[in-house]
Amino acid sequence: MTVLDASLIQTFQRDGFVVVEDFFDFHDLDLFGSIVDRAVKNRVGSDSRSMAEKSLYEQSFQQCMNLWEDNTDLKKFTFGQKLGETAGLLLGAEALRIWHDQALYKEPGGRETDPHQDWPLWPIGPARQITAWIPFDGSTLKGGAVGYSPGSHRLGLAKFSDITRELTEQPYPYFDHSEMKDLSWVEAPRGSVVFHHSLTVHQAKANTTDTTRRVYCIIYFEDGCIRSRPHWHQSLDRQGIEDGQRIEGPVTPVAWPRLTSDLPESPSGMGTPPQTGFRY
Ligand SMILES: O=C(O)CCC(=O)C(=O)O
Repeated sequence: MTVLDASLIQTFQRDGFVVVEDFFDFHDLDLFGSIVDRAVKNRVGSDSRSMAEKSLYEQSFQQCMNLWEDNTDLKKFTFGQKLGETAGLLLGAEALRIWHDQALYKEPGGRETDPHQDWPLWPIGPARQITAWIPFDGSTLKGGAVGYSPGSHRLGLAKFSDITRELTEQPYPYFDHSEMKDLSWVEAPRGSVVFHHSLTVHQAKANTTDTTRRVYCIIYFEDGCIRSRPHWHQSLDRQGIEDGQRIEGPVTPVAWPRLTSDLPESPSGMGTPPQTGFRY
């Protein structure tokens, strides 16, 4: 379905991130963005705390996870087959499930997102995950652009960075990677999607503009991954997946491949996803 230039796959394999330009036409992007705006407003619109009253983690962004579950009109975007197929081709996977989606809305005055790798925050193995980072207005250095350390996904684990400041467990030994390259900052054009691997070190700049940086992410994992550690995670504990068990079920349905007309049912009887800002 997607014609993905082989050079983009090579770039992703080499750098651990890649910008795919002209992915969305602006009409679709506007519709997609307006659905996510509404979903974020429903979740956190009544939060009247000032920036200073929020935790350091929350000062980086308003984070709303699993919006696909309670916003039926979002499903056709979250489970869009062009996105899923592109992610699958970049990762080299034959089938992907959704780990979770999330809006990351960095408000004016929002602080930087601290440098980190995603995978150590997630009790899933092996490290076969890819994030589609979708900026509805593009991204700018002043407005919260992301920077990635090229090739860091091939170095293994960098010093563990718990940006949530909530995990008591320090799951992995520290490795200092003196060979790690400086971050390469990406100003993503409107309509593009930036994909990154779960081991790529990345961070985002503060938002010094007067408009919110509106970003929606879809995190996919290769079908067949298992729960690798006991620490609580909504994608696992809501559906009773234990250590060593394969991750499958209605909270983490197959995202690709599936028929365009076949959108997953929202999970029922599994509790609601965290409403905001809890464990990446
Ligand atoms: O958008 C941000 O501020 C951070 C993004 C990020 O850490 C991610 O998508 O994994």
